[in-house]
Amino acid sequence: MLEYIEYITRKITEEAPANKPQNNDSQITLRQAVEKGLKNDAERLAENLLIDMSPMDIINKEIIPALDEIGKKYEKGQIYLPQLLLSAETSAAACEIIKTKALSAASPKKAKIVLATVKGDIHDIGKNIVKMLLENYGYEVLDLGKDVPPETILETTLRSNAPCVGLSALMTTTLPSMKETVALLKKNVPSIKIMVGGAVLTKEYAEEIGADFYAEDAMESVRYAESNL
Ligand code: B12
Repeated sequence: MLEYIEYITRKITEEAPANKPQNNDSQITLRQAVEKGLKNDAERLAENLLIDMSPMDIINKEIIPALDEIGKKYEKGQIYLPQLLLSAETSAAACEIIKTKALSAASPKKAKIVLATVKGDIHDIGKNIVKMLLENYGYEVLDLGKDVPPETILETTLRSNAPCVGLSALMTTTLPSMKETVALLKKNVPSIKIMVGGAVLTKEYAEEIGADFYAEDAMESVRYAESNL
């Protein structure tokens, strides 16, 4: 399944009319552009919105609601995986514009933080937003990417001596993977601080698996780091 998704992603990126003129309707919103997978429009609109909106407002009020909406449509069988992928690609492109234009990484002076989406899970949009913000606040993020085995996360934590790990999981089926990763880290590095996030997660589950902090959104990860690292 993972290979199939990677394959479809490649095909969509190559074949999508992303570099052709798209919607000339000036009334389209960024949220609509993400829902429809109009990459060029989304990039242009994100850049325009930056004139009078904060980066986090753009992400929270336009990009995330669009992904929530297409997630619901996907669940109801109203859209299929290729459309979901296209919207995901479009949201990533809009985030990239926000990152380059408004959130340049500060030179890292603060603590190291290891960041990963857990094994079996390839959702990384949320994790990448967390990375963007932490770097913007001066943290050195060691981003291991997505679908990362617990052993790799432990190895990087030990090698880098990072005091904190951030884990993301977006599916009920990958929550056990997060649990396994937390247990392995706590066993081998008792002092480690672990923050966790992702749409399916709850504060209760985070506590149950022994994570130190549950972050509902990316900004909370910064608040946690600022007062605990
Ligand atoms: C985009 C998307 C995809 C994209 C992912 C692209 C990418 N590069 O990430 C693609 C198309 C590849 C995809 C694939 C699949 N998906 Co999908 N996907 C989504 C969708 C629509 C949006 C997720 C998202 O990015 N949200 C926006 C981000 C910003 O939100 P977020 O991750 O929650 O992050 C915020 C916070 O949670 C927090 N946070 C997140 N992580 C972390 C980490 C730390 C350390 C901290 C501090 C904070 C933090 O900060 C973030 C910013 O504020 C969701 C639906 C939804 N509404 O969630 C479904 C959804 C998650 N997918 C789902 C499914 C089932 C799949 C597939 C299995 C589909 C399939 N049949 O193949 C595959 C998964 C394959 C795999 N093994 O992982 C289901 C999961 C159901 C469940 N409850 O388990 C959902 C809920 C859709 C649905 N309703 O059915 N998906």
